[in-house]
Amino acid sequence: MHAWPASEVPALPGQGRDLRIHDTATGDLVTLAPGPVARIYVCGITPYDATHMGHAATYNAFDLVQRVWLDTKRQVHYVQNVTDVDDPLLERAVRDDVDWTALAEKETALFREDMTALRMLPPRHYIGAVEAIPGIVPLVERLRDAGAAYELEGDTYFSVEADPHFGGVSHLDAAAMRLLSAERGGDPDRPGKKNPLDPMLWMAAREGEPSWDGASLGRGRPGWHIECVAIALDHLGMGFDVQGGGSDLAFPHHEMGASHAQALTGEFPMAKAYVHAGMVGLDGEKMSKSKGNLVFVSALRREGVDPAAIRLALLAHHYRSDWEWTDQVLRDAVARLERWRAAVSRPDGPPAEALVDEIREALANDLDSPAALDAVDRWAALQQESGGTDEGAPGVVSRAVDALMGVAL
Ligand code: 5CA
Ligand code: ZN
Repeated sequence: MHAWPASEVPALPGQGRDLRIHDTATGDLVTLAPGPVARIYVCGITPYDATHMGHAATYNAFDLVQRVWLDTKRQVHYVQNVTDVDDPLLERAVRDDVDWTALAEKETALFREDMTALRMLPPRHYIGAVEAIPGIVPLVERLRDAGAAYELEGDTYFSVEADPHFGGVSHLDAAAMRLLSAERGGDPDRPGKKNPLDPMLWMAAREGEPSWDGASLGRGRPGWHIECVAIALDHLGMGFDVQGGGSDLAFPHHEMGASHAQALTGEFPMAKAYVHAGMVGLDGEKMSKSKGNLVFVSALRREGVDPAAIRLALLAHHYRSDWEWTDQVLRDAVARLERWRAAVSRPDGPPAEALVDEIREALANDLDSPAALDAVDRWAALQQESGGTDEGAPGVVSRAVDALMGVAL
């Protein structure tokens, strides 16, 4: 699939900082030391509805990761998927009496527009589940042939016992895993499974549903976790730097994905850090397509809200916290954008070097974007109160805010 166009990332004076980030698997901050090419896989959308603020917040977090790395003069190899065939997409297509491929294409196109408007840097490889199927089938066959997968009434399941590190991403107990598995796409109550948590790798063709040639697995379609593993291993290999997504993906999705990859390769770990963004809510509940309590990026854009203000609204929250979208959040962001634009509209101002350092320091410290915004606020306030004589300082600030946070002033 094609991704979306990249906005330009201005080069900055001085030195970028290595990223320290919270890893769910160890529960600690880890300082990542990627090679000249940092590798990141971020789980993409299931395209059955438009991009909401929760999605945007999660992609904002991983955009910051990419920008911190770029600032250290590394290249970034960023891979993202599109879950363009899965139960929720097929169910929505049936509910709305539309073709599932048309629905997926339409919502993916809208996602690209939203990401472009928000200045999120695109992945180098943007891969749909459907186009990944030829790579998924042999992986499932390999797992089966190695005894890590088994057949149940034509479907193929992964055996969680095949990975000695199973549980090492989320560290949940069996009861919590079982509950979350039922909530998030698993089928722990299906009779005949070796372990209730075992996830589906390949689902045999169902009447009225799309299916593909699965070689020795028979016709069918891929399970959710193996989709991301196949794409990640194909484009990044084992031991990549970051696997990212919202906190609702830690279990089962990232746990199972890690186990699939580890059972396939005998290597550990799949990712050096499993990074999870908090959940954005609305009216006291997690914003979700299934609940329908959504604020869409595209709707705000249509109302004439500047995408830079939406981006500032996201940046005002630490990526790991759960937070609520409110009108006030947006009003504050619009006001901040106005203050910043006024501050950079003069040819000179207070010195900018220390500010650039502060933004770098804040973001390298577990993506502390609220601290980065504070630093810019202080510079803008100084500019407004007493100005400054540093020629070109406003330009430096403007480029730093764009390069490190994707906000175009
Ligand atoms: N296609 C799968 C991943 S392979 C999927 O989870 N798609 S999604 O469309 O449901 O979500 C896309 C991303 O947005 C995921 O990382 C998910 O964790 C994140 N996300 C979904 N809802 C929210 C929310 N309310 N707040 C923050 N992030 C969210
Ligand atoms: Zn995924």
